[in-house]
Amino acid sequence: MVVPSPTSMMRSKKTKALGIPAIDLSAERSELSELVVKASEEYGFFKLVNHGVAREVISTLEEEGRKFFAKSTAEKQHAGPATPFGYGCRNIGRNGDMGELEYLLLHTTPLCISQRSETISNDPTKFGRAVSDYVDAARELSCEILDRMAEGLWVPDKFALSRLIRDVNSDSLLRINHYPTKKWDPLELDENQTINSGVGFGEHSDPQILTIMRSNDVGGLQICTHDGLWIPVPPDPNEFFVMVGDALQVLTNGRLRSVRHRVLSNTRKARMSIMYFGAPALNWRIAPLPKTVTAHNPHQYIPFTWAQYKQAAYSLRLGDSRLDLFKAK
Ligand code: GA4
Repeated sequence: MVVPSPTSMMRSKKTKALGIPAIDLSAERSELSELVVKASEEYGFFKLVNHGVAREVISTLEEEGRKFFAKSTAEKQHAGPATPFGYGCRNIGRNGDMGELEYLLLHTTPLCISQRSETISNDPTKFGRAVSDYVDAARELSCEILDRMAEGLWVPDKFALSRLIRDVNSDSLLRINHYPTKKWDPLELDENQTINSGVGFGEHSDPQILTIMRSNDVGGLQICTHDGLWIPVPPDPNEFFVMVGDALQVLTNGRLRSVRHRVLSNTRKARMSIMYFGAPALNWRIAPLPKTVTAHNPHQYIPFTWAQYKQAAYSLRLGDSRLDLFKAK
């Protein structure tokens, strides 16, 4: 019998008390479909337990991330600047957003992974393998969740959502964020010049279909409920968190709602998180699935391609509500 440690018991209680749903992926299928839809409607966010991803896949990429961020600033800059891919430090996007973090942002096609690995690691083969193993696992997990969502929404084609991210030309991304401690000074400025705004990553929703997030044991992530209340998410290095993205909100005609979230910087311990952003191919047309359009809920959005949505996202600020540009009149 596995006896939960006092800390893990406290953590799950705390999560429950704050209302963040925890969904057991090993639950019976129809129950799972219902739970996944309910959590995505109510929060656009849930914790996934019993996910079945091998520990080694997670720990290997985490170790690679740790090794990279421990390098000197000059070495890390060989992998940058992130425009948008590669190593980025403080700058987010193209319109002046800043955060107290450094990161690696990668496209997930095998060619992009292997090319980028050359500038990131002294052992590119090992780094590339760690990334692609993680991406494969995160993609499988995303597809499983999307299939359950399609089922829970009574969409006749149960692969209608997962097909988008299984596409060989899928524009899915992998991001490793490192939120250092207060003493951090990557630009080697003297103490007075270092600005710590307290914001690790500002408020936003993810543009993609689905995000699979995992972090070390350092908190900082907060999600915004539909009533506008910000709630902290207790970290859990053993589990994943799932976020509904803007594209899924459109595909479900607004029934599932993307979650606004932010990361506040923790000045005592460094946080490292890994995100897989499941996205369709650039030329994919995104429109509400027929089943989700009803007399009571007519078309909420005008159709657009993923490339058009990305262009809109990059032309705006991080916190802007880009879905508004595509609202049906
Ligand atoms: C948020 C989700 C992903 O991290 C990301 C981010 C992207 C970036 O950092 O380059 C964006 C941001 C994200 C949304 C609006 C635009 C684009 C920064 C920004 C200001 C990689 C993504 O796809 O969109």
